[in-house]
Amino acid sequence: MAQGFLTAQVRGHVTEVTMRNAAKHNSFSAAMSTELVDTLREAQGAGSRAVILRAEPGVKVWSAGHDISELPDGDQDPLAWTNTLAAMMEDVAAFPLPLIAAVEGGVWGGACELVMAADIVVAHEASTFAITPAKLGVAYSSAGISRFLAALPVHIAKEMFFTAEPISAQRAYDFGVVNHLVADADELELRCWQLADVISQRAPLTIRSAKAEIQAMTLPGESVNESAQLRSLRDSAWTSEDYREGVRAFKERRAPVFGGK
Ligand code: YXS
Repeated sequence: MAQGFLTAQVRGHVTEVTMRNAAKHNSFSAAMSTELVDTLREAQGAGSRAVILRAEPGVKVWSAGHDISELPDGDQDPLAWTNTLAAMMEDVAAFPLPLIAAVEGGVWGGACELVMAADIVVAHEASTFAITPAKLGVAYSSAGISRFLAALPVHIAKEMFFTAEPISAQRAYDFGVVNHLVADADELELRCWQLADVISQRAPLTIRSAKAEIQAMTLPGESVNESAQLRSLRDSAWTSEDYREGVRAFKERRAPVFGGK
């Protein structure tokens, strides 16, 4: 059921989805995550052949990632917790149609994974991209990390994970994460629609098959996600004092102090 975090506009065989929760920097609550998945399914059901995902023009933040107020308390068993953004990412990654991310503004945390999982990225040259779990003490899922590695060179992925510092759109373009850099919001929209219109005139079944093949060849299967050793490392972060400190520090608008336990 739509809650109004997103709107969808259909033109021809293209659906343009706009994130409209700028007051919360389009951070992904459970409700907004569900709405995005539902909207993508509706686009497919309506016969669209490509989807554009964007924020409202002129925003400073494209998306601030996972809604931090919905992260679990640190004393909660992480196995009992359903990460709604991670669940959304599984559906986005399995989405069969070409997904074009139209990026303007800062892209943070889980939203950065969303951009990496898109098929084509067009970005305003002032956009930035940051992978932020090390600022919060969060352990990132294996499936999520594999999506970063499918898009980024490994040393860049490590630098981004370890520093949590944003990189510029130009750097992201240089690494091949961004397909096209644009100078303003009008050009962003125009370039995305041009791409989507061309794609929607090509053979849909060919594109669907190519996308599935590329996903299968660039993303690892279940075995990595199920590794007991990796799961134990993730659990030790989720149950740490550092994780509680990271979330507390965000809420108190201060820098976290991490002790490594
Ligand atoms: O105080 P109000 O009610 O107006 O709300 C503020 C912020 O609290 C809220 N907001 C968020 N709420 C929940 N989750 C968020 N991720 C989030 N980000 C922001 O939006 C209102 C405006 O934010 P404010 O005042 O901080 O804006 P600003 O312009 O001074 O700063 C913009 C940002 C993006 C630099 C700043 O909001 C920020 O650092 N946000 C968090 C970015 C981040 O670390 N995202 C990662 C989220 S966690 C996640 O995605 C994964 C779990 S992980 O980190 O592992 O990848």
